[in-house]
Amino acid sequence: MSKRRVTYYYDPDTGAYTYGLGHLMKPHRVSVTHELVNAYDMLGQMHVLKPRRATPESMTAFHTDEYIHFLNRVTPETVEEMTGHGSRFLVGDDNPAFEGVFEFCSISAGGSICASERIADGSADIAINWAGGLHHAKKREASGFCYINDIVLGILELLRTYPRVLYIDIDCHHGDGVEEAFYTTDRVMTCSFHKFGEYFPGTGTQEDRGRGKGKGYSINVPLKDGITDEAFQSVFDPIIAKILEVYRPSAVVLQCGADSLAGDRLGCFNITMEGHAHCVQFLRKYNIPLILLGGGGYTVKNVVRVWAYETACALGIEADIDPNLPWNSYFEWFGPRYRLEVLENNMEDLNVRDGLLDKIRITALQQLQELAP
Ligand code: ZLS
Ligand code: CA
Ligand code: ZN
Repeated sequence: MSKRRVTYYYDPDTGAYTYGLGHLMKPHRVSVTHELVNAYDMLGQMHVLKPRRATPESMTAFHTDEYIHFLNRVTPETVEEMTGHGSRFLVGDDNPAFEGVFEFCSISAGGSICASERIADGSADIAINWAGGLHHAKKREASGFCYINDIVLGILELLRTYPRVLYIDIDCHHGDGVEEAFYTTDRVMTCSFHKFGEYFPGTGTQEDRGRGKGKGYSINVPLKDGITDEAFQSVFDPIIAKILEVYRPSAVVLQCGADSLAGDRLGCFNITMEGHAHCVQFLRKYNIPLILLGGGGYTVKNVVRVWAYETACALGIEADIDPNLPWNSYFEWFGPRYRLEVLENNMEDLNVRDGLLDKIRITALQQLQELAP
């Protein structure tokens, strides 16, 4: 497999931020991923850059001035008084006003914006930002552990150069913030695979297809609990192949949310590390400029495994990776097997009942066929 020029964005401060004790979202997983990527000697095989932090002004390319102003000033101490006066930017306990929340967001968003610039100026074939992928953030509101939508900001940057951008989202949750941002344009096609039915955020049916000029350019693949690698591939491969055929994107952004892995604390799928990474391998083959972003993922040791492995896939060296984990400062986390693997469990796949998955695939392919000339 031929080589690709890979740029990897990482800020060593990322792991220092915490959403608070007992919160499921752990920025530290990005630092542990970096540690494993280093232990596998991958850093010397790609451009490793620290992203510029996104400025408040750059964030207003998508978010409202009022929301950015609020986020830039809020602290755990002032959140209550600031949240009065009719402004409700942080709702519920999914999105706490933690210490350094704005800096954390500027690192996450800075990485995705820089990744887009790097792709658009032609100096990389693949750019990676594991601190990005925060797909729920809305124009004027935080949602689902996401405050700033780094993905929307990154795609807006790509649109300065490219006519059409494809966004693919394999996080277990619906990529609602990105879908909403581009719902009425045909310059971005969004495609989310997600658990649907009594599950956050509750959107993303196959009837939600975009509006106006964007009609047909939002694709949703709603799934049930327990989907396995084989079943997932049976929808992912043909749907993505069809999108690439009819839409011919000039760049692809892949949100690699790792809560779709088997055994995730919040997710409910049964996908292995290889099944997840298959999505990266599949897209890499097409040789279209590609951006890989993080996202969800709540069983930290598995998130770290899959993102490290997907970094190897971007480099095209996954066949040479030792399945026994190299020594690293978190080695004891990876017991009892100490292997680069996320295994399937014995949960039932509710997707294959009554030919449900076949219907979903057929519907999506029909919807895409309507876009063909
Ligand atoms: O896609 O379901 C909800 C909203 C609630 C129920 C949970 N409570 C806490 C708030 C109100 C209706 N929220 C989801 C958000 C899932 C976000 C996924 C993000 C992503 O992976 C991309 C990064 C949700 N599911 C589970 C929780 N929230 C949740 C469970 C337990 C806790 C602890 C920490 C925090 C507050 C108590 C929390 C959230
Ligand atoms: Ca998704
Ligand atoms: Zn998620």
